[in-house]
Amino acid sequence: MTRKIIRNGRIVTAVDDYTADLLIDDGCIVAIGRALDVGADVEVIDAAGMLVLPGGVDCHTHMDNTFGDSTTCDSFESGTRSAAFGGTTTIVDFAFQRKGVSVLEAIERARAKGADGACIDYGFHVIVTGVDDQALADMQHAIRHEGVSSFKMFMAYPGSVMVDDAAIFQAMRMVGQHGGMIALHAENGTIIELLIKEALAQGHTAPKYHALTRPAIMEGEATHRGIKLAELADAPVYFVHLSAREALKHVVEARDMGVPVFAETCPHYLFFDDSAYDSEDFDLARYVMSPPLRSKESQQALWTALRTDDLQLVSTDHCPFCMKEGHLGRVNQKPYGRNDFSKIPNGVPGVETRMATLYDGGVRAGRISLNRFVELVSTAPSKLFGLFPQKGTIAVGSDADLVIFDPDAPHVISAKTQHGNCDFTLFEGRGVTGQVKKVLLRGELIVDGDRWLGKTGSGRYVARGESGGW
Ligand code: DUC
Ligand code: ZN
Ligand code: ZN
Repeated sequence: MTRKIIRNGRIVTAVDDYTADLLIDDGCIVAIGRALDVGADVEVIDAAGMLVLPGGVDCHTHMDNTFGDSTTCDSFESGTRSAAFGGTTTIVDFAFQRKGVSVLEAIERARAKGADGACIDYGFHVIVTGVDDQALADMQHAIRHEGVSSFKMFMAYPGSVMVDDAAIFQAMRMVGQHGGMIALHAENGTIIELLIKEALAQGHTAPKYHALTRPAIMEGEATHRGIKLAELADAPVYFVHLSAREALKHVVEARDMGVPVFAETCPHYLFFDDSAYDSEDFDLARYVMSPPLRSKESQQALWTALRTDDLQLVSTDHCPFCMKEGHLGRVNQKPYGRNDFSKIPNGVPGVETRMATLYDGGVRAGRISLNRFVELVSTAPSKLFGLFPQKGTIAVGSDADLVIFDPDAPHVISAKTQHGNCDFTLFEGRGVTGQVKKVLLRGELIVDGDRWLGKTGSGRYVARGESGGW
């Protein structure tokens, strides 16, 4: 690989902001300085007027993941290409320990998908749906030998993936002793199940009832319970897709007491609210994700918490299902629940829009600083999930995963110009300022304006270090 130099960019990390040159050799950053003298045989990229950011790290995506009868419409290939165009160079996706599949087999299967399709670097959490001695031993092995140090467990979806409190506690106790962390989907599953049954019995089948049967207070209840289980287990805990101030208040309280509690939120909770569910129209299926969109007061509280570090990062929960059945041959997508909202696959796309929307709506709108933006989308997920300093910063020795970002470029978001398989984006028609112009993955230019230069399968599996120790 030829050496590359990025000249005169404004280098921004979670803590720095200065103009300099960056020399890249063999996939890594090897020198940073003003007017670097590097001799011949160096490819020059001019970044004058641009921000140079560490590649985005999205620690919550679902590429080619199956939930019930539905599979997300992005393959590893389409989803990671789409991520790259959005400025993300590493994802942490999910391996799934289903019935009859052990934790270690789940990792092996997920890694095979990644090896075939990934266009950017990737790691995995494991979704754990059953805890016994074998699963506990596998989890310990996964942390120490497979580079998998985080495990998602569901407090929702009884009869499917939900586990009980004892299983969560056992898993927390074990992984906490070995450098791992449990990530919780915190909603009270049995109460939600009851509310769904009652709504359907009353003939309420439209998508809006998805939101009405998943009350914020039940996210709050489960979050509180999850924290207490973690305290008893003496282990760190991470809350995925935190959406409601009723949940946030328990995270804030625990963190103030020094309990190692961490949480993410997602762009859809920051930019949309429950006023979206204002009709019986099936088109509202596009807003079906779990947890659902919350009140404006919750949204305001999430923005404040991002600034004050009560929330540590923004991931996408990219879990795309098409609005049109049969789009690109995908079946059992959103229309699968046309006559029963509880069958609408839960999830929305977002991996390509995270950086631009958060830059525009966060930094430009004056809600967060530029350094904090970098921390939220790259540095914090890297630190929390064992990828730092290989990923998540711009420093000598780090991977040359870099985004050249034009802070002043206006553009309009549309599914038509995106690069994944989903036929919609919640941000359709939204004008934003700030655009990804070039993306380098380990020193290779993979995105250059509208051009895709990356290669399918060239993304590497990243064995992660410990999670939750930050
Ligand atoms: N939780 C997720 O994190 N993603 C999709 C569905 C869900 O319930
Ligand atoms: Zn979830
Ligand atoms: Zn998810």
